[in-house]
Amino acid sequence: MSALADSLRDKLRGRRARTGVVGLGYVGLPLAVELAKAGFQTTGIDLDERKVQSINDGRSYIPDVPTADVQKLRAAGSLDATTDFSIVTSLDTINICVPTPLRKTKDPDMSYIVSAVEAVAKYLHPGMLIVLESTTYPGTTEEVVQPLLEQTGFKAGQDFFLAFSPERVDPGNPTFQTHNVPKVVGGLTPVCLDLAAELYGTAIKTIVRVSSTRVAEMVKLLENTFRAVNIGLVNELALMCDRMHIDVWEVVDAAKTKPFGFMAFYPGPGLGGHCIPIDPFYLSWKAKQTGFDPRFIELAGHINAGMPHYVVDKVSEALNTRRKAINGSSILIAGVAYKRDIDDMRESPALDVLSLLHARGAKVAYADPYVPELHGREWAGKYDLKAVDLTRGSISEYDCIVIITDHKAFDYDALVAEADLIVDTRNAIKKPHPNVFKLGAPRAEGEGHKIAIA
Ligand code: SAJ
Repeated sequence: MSALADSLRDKLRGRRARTGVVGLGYVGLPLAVELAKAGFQTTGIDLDERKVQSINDGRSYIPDVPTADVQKLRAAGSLDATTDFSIVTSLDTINICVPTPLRKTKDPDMSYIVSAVEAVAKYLHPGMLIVLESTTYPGTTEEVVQPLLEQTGFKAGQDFFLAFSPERVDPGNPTFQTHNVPKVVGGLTPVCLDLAAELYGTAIKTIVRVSSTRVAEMVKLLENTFRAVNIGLVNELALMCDRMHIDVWEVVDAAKTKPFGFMAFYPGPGLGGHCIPIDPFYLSWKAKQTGFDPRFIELAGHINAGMPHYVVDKVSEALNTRRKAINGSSILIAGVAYKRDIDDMRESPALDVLSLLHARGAKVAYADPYVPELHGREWAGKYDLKAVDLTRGSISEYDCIVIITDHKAFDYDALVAEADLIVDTRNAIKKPHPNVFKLGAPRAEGEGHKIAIA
């Protein structure tokens, strides 16, 4: 190893390196806390003054990071935060954990990565290790990050070290947190890889070395594209089962008894969150640059994006049995978070369903114990909505209840007892009921089954 590499490796081994994390969200803050716990003097850098203030006051704003941990690390002087990038002058390593959203055109939005790297480059000095963690297309580290950093005149792999390591944070996961999820690491050079593995090895149990930054970038995209494509497959199966009068939920539950070679995914109202609906399009965008046509990804995206429309058709079908139209009906959406028992609404399909119903003249409302209000800017109705309580007595006010997110907190027995019509997109109501219209399953026989004929 070169003298610079040797010196950094010794500082890492002796916990004398000053570590920094750019981007203090659900990935960056847990990582900063783990590095500080591993014994490094760690500085978080974020543009959001409130995040910085909260950490310096010893308070966590990420549910997976206990405030007690932040308090303890602050008291020990091993964790601090700032908005001022000049601190990079005194740091030895930087992990970049900034968002990688999609533009409206479904092209990658690299602006967060570029601005973070440019800010770091201003204070880059020999001997530093820079690791990108943001989920992005294969080639980003070498084609975007490396040139921006080398504009300083310093050479990657020689004057400073460069690696990529995908984040694998699953917010709210009670078993797997930053310290015990295997960490994939790819370096620009073997020395870059060694140094990045050395850094992560101080805080994370299992390090998975791969041969390049491109491999590491592709690993993450495979992980999440795998999910998006399989969810798309089971959503398509649900559409088939609907026509074939087969209960897709029963099919999946029986298929998952296969002890090998199968992994259960479930149909739903669409794909939400900041990973699964987005990451595959980073891969397909890059693939298209090589002239390759990523049909699987695009098809899964098409099917998943079509699910909110299918849900609205289901609502129309249900109301039709009461000789009602969506137009003028009062419809309540149960659950707007993108998945059960969390408060995150990013890309939530509930917003699409709400907007589609509103566009067709429905009087819409929503209930969600985790989401007290919905701002007009977040959905096509453009007006603010406050969550209503789904209490006994209030349920029968609505012509139809649509279960979009099956929070455990909902009283499903009350819903079945009181709702005139329910569209269930999550198999939240297990027992068949004539008033319940389930995504991908035939209706139960019974009183409500008969369609009122004029
Ligand atoms: N969904 C379905 N059917 C399924 C699974 C999910 O419709 O069978 C929907 C969910 O309702 C949600 C969306 O897909 O709207 C995404 O759900 P997700 O379970 O994939 O949860 P995410 O978006 O929080 O994904 C994260 C990812 N973690 C990282 O990228 C580090 C993903 O890789 C994890 O596998 C996932 O959490 C997890 O397993 O919880």
